Amino acid sequence: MTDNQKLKRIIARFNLDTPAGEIRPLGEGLINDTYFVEPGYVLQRINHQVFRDVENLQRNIELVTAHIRQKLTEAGAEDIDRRVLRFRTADNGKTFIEEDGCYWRVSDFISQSETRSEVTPESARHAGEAFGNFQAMLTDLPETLAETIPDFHNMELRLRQLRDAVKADAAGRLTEVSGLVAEIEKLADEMCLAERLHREGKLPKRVCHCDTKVSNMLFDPSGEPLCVIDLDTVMPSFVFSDFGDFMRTAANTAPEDEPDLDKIGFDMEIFKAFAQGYISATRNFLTPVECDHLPYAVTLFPYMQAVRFLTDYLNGDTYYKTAYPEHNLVRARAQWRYFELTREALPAMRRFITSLCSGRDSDFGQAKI
Ligand code: GN1
Ligand code: MG
Repeated sequence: MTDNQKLKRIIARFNLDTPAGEIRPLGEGLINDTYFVEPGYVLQRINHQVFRDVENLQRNIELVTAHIRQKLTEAGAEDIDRRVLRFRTADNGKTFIEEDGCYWRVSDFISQSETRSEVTPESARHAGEAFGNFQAMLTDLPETLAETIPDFHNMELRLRQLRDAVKADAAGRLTEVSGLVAEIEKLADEMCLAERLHREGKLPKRVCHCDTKVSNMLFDPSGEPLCVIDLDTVMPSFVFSDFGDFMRTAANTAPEDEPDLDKIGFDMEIFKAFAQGYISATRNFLTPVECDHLPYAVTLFPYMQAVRFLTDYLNGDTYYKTAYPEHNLVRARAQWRYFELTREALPAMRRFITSLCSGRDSDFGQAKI
C-alpha cells in the first residue's frame, strides 16, 4: 500500500461533511506530520514519542477549543469557524484514531487563511491581542489541563537535559560545542528566575499556548490574525511562554535557523507593537510580577531554545526534524546570537513595558497568585 493509500484509509475513518480528495503535505512543523486534504481538512499524525499521552492531549484540545468557541459566541464574534479550530470525530467516537501504532486526527482547514513567517508592527500588535485574548479567554477554564509534556518550559529541566547530553556525548559532538556550552552555563542561574519566583509563590501558572511562534497563527489575506493553531502544547505554564516565544521568532529579523549570524537582529518596533497588543488584552489579570518580567521572557525563550537545540545536537538529533547534519547546531548558534541581542535590548524593553504598565487599570495587580 502506498503512503497515499494509507492516508486515504485513515481519513476515511473520520466523519467529514464532504468526501476527502487529494492529500498533500502542509506546513513546516518540527514535530508532527501534517497534510492538507481536499476540499478543506487538515490531517495530522501526532508524534507520540514527543506527546506520550495522546488521550489527555486531545482532551486538553477539546476543552480549550470548546471554551474558546463558547466565549466567542457569548461575545457575538463573527466568523467563529475561522477563529477557533474544529476537530472531527472518528469511527471510534474520539477525535483521534490509532492505526499501525500511529495516532491521527483531523481538523477543518480554515478558509482563506495563510501562515506567515514575518510580521509587520501592525500585524504584531494584532497578534499580541490575539495571544493575549487566547490567555484571557482561558483564565476561567473550569477544568485542569494536563501538562502534555511535563515541565515543558521549565528552564531548570532543560539545563539538566543539556548537562545529561554533555555527560553522555552520545554523538561524539561535544568538543565542537564546548565553547557554547560554557557560555550557556555562565548564565544558567540567572535564566532560571521564573522557576524561583514560582517556588516563592510569586508567579502563577496559567493556561498558555506554549508554542506561539509566528507560524502557529493563521492570518487573513489582509494580514489580520484569525486563529491560533498547533494546540498540542496548550497547558499550564507561566505567561512568559507565550510572550517570550512569540518574540523569539517575530522580533527576529532572520529565521530561527539562520546560518549567517550577521543577518540576525532584534526588531524593537515589533517588540513594542506586540507588547502593546498583548498588554491591552491581558491587563485585567496580569500581576505586576508577570508584567515586570516580560522583558526577561523575551530573553528566556531564545536562551531555552538554544539549550534545547544544542541538547538535541549532542544527543544525535533524536527530537527535532533536521534538514542536514549540522542543522541543530546552526539553530542553536542562531538562537544564541539572538539571545545576546535580546539581552542588549533589556533596558529599552524594560523602559517600554514600565511605561505601558504604569497606565494600567486601578484593579491591575489585584489578580490572585
Ligand atoms: C517545536 O511543533 P513545532 O514545530 O511548532 C517545539 C517547540 C519549539 C519549536 C522550535 C512539542 O514546535 O517547543 O519551540 O519546535 N515543539 C515541541 O521551532 O517540542
Ligand atoms: Mg508545536
